[in-house]
Amino acid sequence: MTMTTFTRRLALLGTVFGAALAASTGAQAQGQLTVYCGVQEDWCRPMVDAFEKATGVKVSMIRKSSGEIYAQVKAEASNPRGDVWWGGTGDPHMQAAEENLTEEYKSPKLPELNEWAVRQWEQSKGRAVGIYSGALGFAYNTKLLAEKKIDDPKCWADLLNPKLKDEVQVADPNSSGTAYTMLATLVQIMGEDKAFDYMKKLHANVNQYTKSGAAPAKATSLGETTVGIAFLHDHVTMIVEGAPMKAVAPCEGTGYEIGSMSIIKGAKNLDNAKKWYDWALSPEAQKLGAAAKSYQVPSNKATPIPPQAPKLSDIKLINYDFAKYGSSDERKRLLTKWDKEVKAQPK
Ligand code: S7P
Repeated sequence: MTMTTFTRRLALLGTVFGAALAASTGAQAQGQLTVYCGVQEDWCRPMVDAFEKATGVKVSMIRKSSGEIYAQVKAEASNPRGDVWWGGTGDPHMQAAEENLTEEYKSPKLPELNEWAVRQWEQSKGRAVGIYSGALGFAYNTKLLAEKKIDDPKCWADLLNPKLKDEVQVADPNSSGTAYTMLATLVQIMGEDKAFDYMKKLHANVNQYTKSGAAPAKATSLGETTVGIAFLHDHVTMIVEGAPMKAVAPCEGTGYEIGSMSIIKGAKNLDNAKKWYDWALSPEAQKLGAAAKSYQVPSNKATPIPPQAPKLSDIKLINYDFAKYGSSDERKRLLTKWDKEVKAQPK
């Protein structure tokens, strides 16, 4: 090899190595972000991929149920490991806000949001914002119901039918935001004493208190339970996939969630947390929900509402008191009472 060839090869190697180094430091310069994700894994993943692509930030994501994320954020408060808590029902976000576990942040995207999403931000004193909304309900497996010759349930009261013994599935409200929404909804519809009587009676018909709120919808689709209680949009996901199911908005009325997002207090990657927060409120990011077969109503007014989303205006919705049922004292009190008076009951 002549000296000129050697020099040329060296120069080429230098260019290639230099480019690789620049690319890697470029990616590093964008830094990292840890997201605690409260929706279904099928939606968490494309959110992470799209954000990484849009910003170059490297994201670690952990998917858990709402009550579990709240417990993790609280347990890690002295040394926070997460930066953003994205998704899951609003009540535990409200509780975290009151307990100073999350940061105040005023996104420039706020003026683009529906009034209910901004109200969540105001009620949490700027610490949680609405990212989507959806109503609670139940669904039944049409084949199993017909086989068992049970009349179509239309109301909460119908779920107490003795023919549904061990045929109803719902999550545990300690881990699941969905099930806590049910607890708080029944208290608001019936009054506390009657709601607890109802849940004690329902206990005889419950075959399993699952950890995740959407699990009963999946179990209904698979015929593992006749009735599942979950958000209506989680039932619709199964129906769209062809499950023999019918979703019901209960006749007495029902509650709803304002799925929320918060920045964790002491976030180590605060700038990137804000980047995620602003991006997650954009129509571009919110459209990823419907693409992942998640049919909530998005909070940005410019994000198209998926045609499959249950129409909130057609449902008898209660005036859910998010400030009261998201407050730390009330949430703790109701969950302790549910453990003692409902879950601990023999069957
Ligand atoms: O599947 C979407 C969704 O229903 O999941 C969230 C909910 O918190 C489910 O998790 P857990 O009940 O297990 O906490 C909802 O916010 C969302 O609409």
